[in-house]
Amino acid sequence: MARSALLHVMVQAALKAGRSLSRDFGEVQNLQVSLKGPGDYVSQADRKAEDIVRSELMRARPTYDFLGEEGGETKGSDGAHRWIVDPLDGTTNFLHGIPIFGVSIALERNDEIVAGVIFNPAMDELYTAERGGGAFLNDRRLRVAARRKLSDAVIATGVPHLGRGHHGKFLIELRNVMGEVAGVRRTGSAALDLAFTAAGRFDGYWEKNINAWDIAAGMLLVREAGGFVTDLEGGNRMFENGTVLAGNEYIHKALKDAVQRPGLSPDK
Ligand code: LIP
Repeated sequence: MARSALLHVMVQAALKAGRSLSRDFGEVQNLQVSLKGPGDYVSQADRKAEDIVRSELMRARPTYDFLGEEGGETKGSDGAHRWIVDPLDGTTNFLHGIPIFGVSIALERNDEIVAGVIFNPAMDELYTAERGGGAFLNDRRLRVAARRKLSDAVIATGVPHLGRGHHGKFLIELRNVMGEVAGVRRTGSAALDLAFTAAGRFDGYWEKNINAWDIAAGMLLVREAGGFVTDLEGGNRMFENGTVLAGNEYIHKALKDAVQRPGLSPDK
């Protein structure tokens, strides 16, 4: 599998940040039993990972914009390119010693995602994609799952929690979906939900209240694996609306219909 120079830089940044997260994850597991928990420690691990990614990427392309979950946006002089980075997607999992988290790095060119890397150090899984070049898990080419019926499908989602709105609306969506599918999963990492969809492990995925850095790299993975990714209305405004829906051609449509079907209870 040939990687462009830019993808190589992104992979090196993700591996380096992932190794740092791995070391900190060991300590987080030790801190679980303390009353205060590892909260402050995790914030530091998150910032450290973002610093690593930022310095690796900016060293290679100093004029590109940089948008990171921790440090926000830094404008570069380039005008056409932007890095979109979540140094630790799945923070709550990491905090609780659950080994489902990852580094997510995307490159946007003229408002289009052209390269994406997601690395889960706990599973040693490196996902890469370049526009037009396919999606890969380590060295294996990925295809989305071929199942066509929701009744055979395992669907991932994100469950809103304390501090997130639309709990009632989510319950309506979930009720619509859960009655029609083989299973619903919640990993706690949007980046990995999309990566698992690209790998055919999940047949589909939807989530609301999501940020660009959670989904930018994963969106490209799914598309390069032959899948569809839109916002919940079927449009291309995922970053603006903060919603995402993914799957193969058939599951994407059926899932969109199920999620959008009006429910009985009012929104809260
Ligand atoms: C997380 C997302 C996840 C969502 C969580 C959270 P973070 O991102 O990946 O899908 O359900 O609420 O937003 O905060 O771990 O980078």
